[in-house]
Amino acid sequence: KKISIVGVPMDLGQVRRGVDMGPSAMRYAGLLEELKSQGFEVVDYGDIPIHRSTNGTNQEQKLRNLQEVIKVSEELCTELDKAINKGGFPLVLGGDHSISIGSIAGISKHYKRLGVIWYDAHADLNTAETSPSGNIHGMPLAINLGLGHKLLTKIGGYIPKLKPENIVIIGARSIDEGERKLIKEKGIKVFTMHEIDRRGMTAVMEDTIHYLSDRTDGVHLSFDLDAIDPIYAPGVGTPVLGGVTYRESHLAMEMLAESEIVTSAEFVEVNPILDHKNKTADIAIELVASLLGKQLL
Ligand code: DIR
Ligand code: MN
Ligand code: MN
Ligand code: MN
Repeated sequence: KKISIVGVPMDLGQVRRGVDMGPSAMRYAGLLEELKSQGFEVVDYGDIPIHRSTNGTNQEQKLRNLQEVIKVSEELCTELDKAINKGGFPLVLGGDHSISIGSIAGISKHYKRLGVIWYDAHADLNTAETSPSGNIHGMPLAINLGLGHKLLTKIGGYIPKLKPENIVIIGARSIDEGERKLIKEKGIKVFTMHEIDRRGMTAVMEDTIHYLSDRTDGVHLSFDLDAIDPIYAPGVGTPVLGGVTYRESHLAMEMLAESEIVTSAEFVEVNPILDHKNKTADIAIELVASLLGKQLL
């Protein structure tokens, strides 16, 4: 089996520098070596160039660095589309979560009903109107639903990329008011930390896999490392206490591997500058390996 890697050294979707080094941190942690040792053919397409101006556009408005995000999203969309046509499992390395605008734009056109697992402490369902921060990394899931600034929702030339009923959010514990409304209004399936605590990760993943395999023809895993408790994964820009444990996340990835429903993935928000000895990237690599079928025995 072939794995197609695309890096996106993007940090303009939020305000903490250093997450642009996420792809380097994950490569440094031994991603390619790990995948090769598992017997995969690995094609590394390298990194998408980020066009960084000194000030960035829209600093005062609710869509910080809008033009830069649009440019990167279009380029990532095109690159992933090409990579998918050449075959292989697309694995995208972030970068902040705004990269999901381009990644899902490039991936979703290859499916009739793409499903998404949004593994995140946050719901990323803000728009310019509801965002408390103006940071685009808090908006990509809304944009993929076709909600938000037209220049972002139309990336890749089609709207929307996802249907609300094909999304499952896992690990949420920091949800803004506008996001809460949207979740209720659209009936989006969310397993918050409450459900994980109460029913356990096994039940949550069984439900997720059953729900998505019934209604989708492909599933993209969007893994924000801030879903994991900052005790284990401190190298993220917006840590939130009370997260998913290291073991629960491994179990989740192993259950996804067993289910064989995942057709593409991205690991985002790894910020080595805020990390301790690159441990967040180390965890990301272990989770990728489990997702792609690595077993203990
Ligand atoms: C917050 C943070 N909800 C915002 N979002 C983050 O700025 O919209 N998403 N950190 O991963
Ligand atoms: Mn996120
Ligand atoms: Mn997050
Ligand atoms: Mn398929």
